[in-house]
Amino acid sequence: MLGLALALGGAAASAVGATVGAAVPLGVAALAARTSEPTTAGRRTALGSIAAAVGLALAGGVLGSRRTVSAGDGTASVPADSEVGRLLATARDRSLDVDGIEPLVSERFYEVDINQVDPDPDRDEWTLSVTGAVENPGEYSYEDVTSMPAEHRFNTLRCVGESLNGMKMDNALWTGTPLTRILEDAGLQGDYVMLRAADGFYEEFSVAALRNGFLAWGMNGADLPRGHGAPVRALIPGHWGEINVKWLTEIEILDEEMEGYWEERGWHGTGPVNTVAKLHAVNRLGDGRIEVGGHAYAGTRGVDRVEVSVDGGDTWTDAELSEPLPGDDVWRQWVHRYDSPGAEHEVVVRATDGTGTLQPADERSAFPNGPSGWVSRTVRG
Ligand SMILES: Nc1nc2c(c(=O)[nH]1)N[C@H]1C(S)=C(S)[C@@H](COP(=O)(O)O)O[C@H]1N2
Ligand SMILES: [Mo]
Repeated sequence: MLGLALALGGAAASAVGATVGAAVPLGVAALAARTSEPTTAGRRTALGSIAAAVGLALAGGVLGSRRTVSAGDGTASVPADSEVGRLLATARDRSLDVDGIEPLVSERFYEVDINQVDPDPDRDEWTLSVTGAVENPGEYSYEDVTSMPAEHRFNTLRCVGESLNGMKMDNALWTGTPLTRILEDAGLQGDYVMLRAADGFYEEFSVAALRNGFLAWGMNGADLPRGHGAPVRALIPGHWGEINVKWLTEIEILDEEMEGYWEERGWHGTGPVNTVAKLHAVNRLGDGRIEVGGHAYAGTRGVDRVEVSVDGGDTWTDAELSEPLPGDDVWRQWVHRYDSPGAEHEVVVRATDGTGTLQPADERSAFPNGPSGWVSRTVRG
């Protein structure tokens, strides 16, 4: 599949080139290269910038086969009176009624992978080892992990390599166990951790973040799908997607810092996510009003407010927000309806996180710290 990989790298590089101008670091193309985003017509037309639209159009055509439908697959067989059934019903009830945006539990959850073909570890032979700077190295089978006390957590993921208004941000209800017990058993003697996976991926970050981590083996009431890291993946609340290591095989505690896979390629994607409000729906309501909507996410800081301007940023109005879902790391939806001014106008959207900090306005492309800026979009009256 070398030809495909090169073609995708080229498409991604030209999309990024259109955004940042001249030199495109190799890592930019690489992180964008092996990804799949939903490419339905409705979502594609909702993009906020020409550069992003070009990138998605180029990548989308080739990557169609990598599209996932994990949430839809998983939810059908969940009993309504189970805890998962009740939580999924809560997410459905709290989802705003807006055409063209994902419900609070994504129907198509994005995927980003370093390889063309996902690993497919045999669940019965799979083990998770805890190694390195620990008092007691350990090894856990699938049975060991899944017999620990289970919890269901809503958790949103976002890729550091996506465009500002991109589609690589999604939410699911994950089933798994907190890492606390495994870490207590190990007796940590270092401040950093390297998570390693069956596909050769590895990411390093702080033990402080790992302590809030979760080992997930279920997604939306079904077994964790292969594309999302079966049999077991890590979820690290509030941090960029890349340290949420899939097909996890090893937790290695380190006493000094090392670089992970993407950091060796120039990215800084192990830290907390940037705050973002995205704009994915523009609907004409038939009564002369226009409806705009999307999602906002700020990791564990939470989203307190989304404001919309329909005059290019001169005046701002509070958007309606979806009621929060339980959980510490979950996105919200927003919607705003207004009378069409009858002429072309610029819609701008910005979020305020749970600490009261406004999403920064300065525009930066994804490499190396994740995209920044306010999403704006020209709407015909
Ligand atoms: N083993 C492994 N884990 C991985 C990756 C990978 O390529 N291999 N990609 C990372 C990146 S860059 C992101 S954004 C998230 C995406 O998770 P998802 O594919 O389930 O959406 O997984 C992370 N975990
Ligand atoms: Mo990512």
